[in-house]
Amino acid sequence: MATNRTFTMLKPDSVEKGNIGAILEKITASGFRIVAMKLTQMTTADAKAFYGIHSERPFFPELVEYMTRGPIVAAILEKENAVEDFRTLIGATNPADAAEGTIRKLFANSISENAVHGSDSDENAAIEGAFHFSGREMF
Ligand code: IDP
Ligand code: MG
Repeated sequence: MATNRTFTMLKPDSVEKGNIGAILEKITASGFRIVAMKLTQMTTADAKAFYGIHSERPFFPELVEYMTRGPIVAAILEKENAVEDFRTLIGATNPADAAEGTIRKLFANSISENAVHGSDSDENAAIEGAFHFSGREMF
């Protein structure tokens, strides 16, 4: 699984703003194949576990509140060099710093409500994909 797959979430702000279709269009037009996808909602325990690496950061409570406030679209994506290419497609964490044409530049509100998640390594892509999907939900 490792090198050609990444994991993404279209975060609650993207779902609230009706941007699911537009963001998926950018993703598939950029050459990513959808391996798994669903509309789901993270519990507080889910969000604390998923973002556990950030638990000591000052923004952690805000991040957990944001990520659990409504449904997300979770998906596993496949493409050669998926992790790195998807991070390029989404742009910098802070949309103010994101390159023109990136998903965060186009659709994000702020550094906290930044529209999409993208895994930062092959190892985390596998862990995060398995967090949301069983083997029979991956195609
Ligand atoms: P990434 O999503 O670009 O990988 P991370 O540093 O892993 O960025 O942070 C995870 C998430 O935490 C971000 O996507 C964003 O929603 C939130 N976040 C990161 N830094 C800040 C901050 O300084 N203030 C508020 N929220 C932040
Ligand atoms: Mg990250």
